[in-house]
Amino acid sequence: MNKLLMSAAVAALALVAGASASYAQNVQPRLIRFGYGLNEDSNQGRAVRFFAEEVKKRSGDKLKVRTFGAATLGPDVQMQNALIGGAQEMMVGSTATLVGTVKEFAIWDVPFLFANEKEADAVLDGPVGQKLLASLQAKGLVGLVYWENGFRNLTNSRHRIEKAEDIQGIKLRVMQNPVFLDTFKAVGANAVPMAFAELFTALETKAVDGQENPYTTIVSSKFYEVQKYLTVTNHVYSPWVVLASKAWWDKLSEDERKILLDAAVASREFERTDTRKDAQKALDQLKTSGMEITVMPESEVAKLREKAAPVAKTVIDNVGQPLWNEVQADIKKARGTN
Ligand code: TK8
Repeated sequence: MNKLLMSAAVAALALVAGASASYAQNVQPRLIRFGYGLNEDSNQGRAVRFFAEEVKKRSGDKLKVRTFGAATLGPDVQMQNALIGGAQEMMVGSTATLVGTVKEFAIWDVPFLFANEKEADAVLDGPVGQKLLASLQAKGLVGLVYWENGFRNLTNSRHRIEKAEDIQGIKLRVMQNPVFLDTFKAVGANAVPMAFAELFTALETKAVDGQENPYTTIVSSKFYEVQKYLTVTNHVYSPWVVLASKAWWDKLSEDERKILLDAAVASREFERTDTRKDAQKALDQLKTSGMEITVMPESEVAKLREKAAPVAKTVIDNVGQPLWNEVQADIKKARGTN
């Protein structure tokens, strides 16, 4: 090696050493309490553990994510408040439960908004989706990424639901969210808002007749044990959102924030792939679980759409026409029809 090359190599080494020294300085040992609502053995649990592992690797074991499943730190809304108050660092939950904090999130709950997962990904990861995440900061939350909960389907213990009118009078648990409440009232159900953590017991004791969630959750929460009828409606796509406490986030170094953000983006890719695979598997499992599965015919789904149409109008009144137009423009773009 000639002298010039040699000194270049030494300089490069010094740079690397310098970089890693300063890197080390900006990452402190920290404990991150990360809560979620579903069971540990669920698509949500797997993705939370993936995130924890990524953070561990990327921080050289300094940032430790301790995970708490099955709502052991409380239901979604309670965890959001703990994040806002700085008593908990991170969580993942439904965007639907955020509507009381940032009303614009109601937009994702409009029935039949997205036709498929590809559209949902494009819009959520695109300008409007990111704008909504950014708007959480003013309320004390940092929105990192969206994960997939998925398209929701109906289950109940009363009778087979095949036609839109069969929903009439079913006592149906809905998320604590005005759009879900309005939607299911509009289609004739007796809609009861309730935290997810209370749902299994409510179904088991028949305090409610039914609920709606993706196949993955119907399996991981063992709803098939207490529900006889599953109706495939795909009436709305539900996103989950990974959140951090802003009070805590503001104390982190740039390096620490980058590690968490990069790990969150990696977890998003992992979670969506895993959830889509899991949904297929879950449906196969449900077929052998003793549940009776009915695919609601297109003509009946069209009736649901029609009955629920006024809900979109209410959401537009609440979030404003411009935001609605932005979402519609992004959906068109995703459909390749603009
Ligand atoms: C989990 C919930 C769940 C949601 C619900 O905490 O409440 O029905 O679908 O995923 O956020």
